[in-house]
Amino acid sequence: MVTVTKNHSTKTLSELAQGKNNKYEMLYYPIHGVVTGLRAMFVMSGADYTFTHPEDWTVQKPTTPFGTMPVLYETTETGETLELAELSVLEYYIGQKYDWVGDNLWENNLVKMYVSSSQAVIDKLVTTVIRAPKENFDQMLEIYKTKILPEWVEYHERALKNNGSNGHYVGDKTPAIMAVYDTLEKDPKYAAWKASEQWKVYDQGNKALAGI
Ligand SMILES: N[C@@H](CCC(=O)N[C@@H](CS)C(=O)NCC(=O)O)C(=O)O
Repeated sequence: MVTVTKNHSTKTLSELAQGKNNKYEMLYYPIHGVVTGLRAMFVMSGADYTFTHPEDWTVQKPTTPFGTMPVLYETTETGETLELAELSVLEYYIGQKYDWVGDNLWENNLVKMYVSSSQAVIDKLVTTVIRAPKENFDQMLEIYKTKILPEWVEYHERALKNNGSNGHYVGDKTPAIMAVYDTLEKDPKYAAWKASEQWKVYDQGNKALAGI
């Protein structure tokens, strides 16, 4: 288990977080789950990262900020370890570090707005479908597929159209689903990862979870 550095001021932690040779460990189940995008960001970034998995989640859970994954552990050259949780925050954090967010205050908050909305649709999947009592699973999945998800798609399509249908939500730099997808598929780092054993394990885990 990772030992997180305590008792540093936030100013010091902020300086440490900017270390160029920091190493990342991202803790999550050995499936794609909700971290498909975040893992892709690490793969594309060229950062020094490892994807780790809980050995015994019941033991590890209370040691994390909110008892949920993903959790990011970032270790500096001098051995301090910083801890950050919540998917959308981690996406934005890595996005900031590798220049995948906006160019100004307003753009950055628009980016957060779209990320937050996408995060909410993922949270609803986890809370209303995956955690549904077995006897309600099919009904909740149906509601998710026919109401919750289509509504998200409709609003996000509108946002993409309003930005000129250029594949981006904000301006012409910040990522959007198809732009990311196309870029990802062509990126050699991503292609190598997608062909790796690790990716296959995550894929099988996903399919097992979905009962495919
Ligand atoms: N609000 C959290 C929710 C994450 C979440 O629901 N994670 C699930 C896996 S997809 C989890 O950690 N489940 C284990 C548990 O709740 O004990 C986030 O945005 O990161």
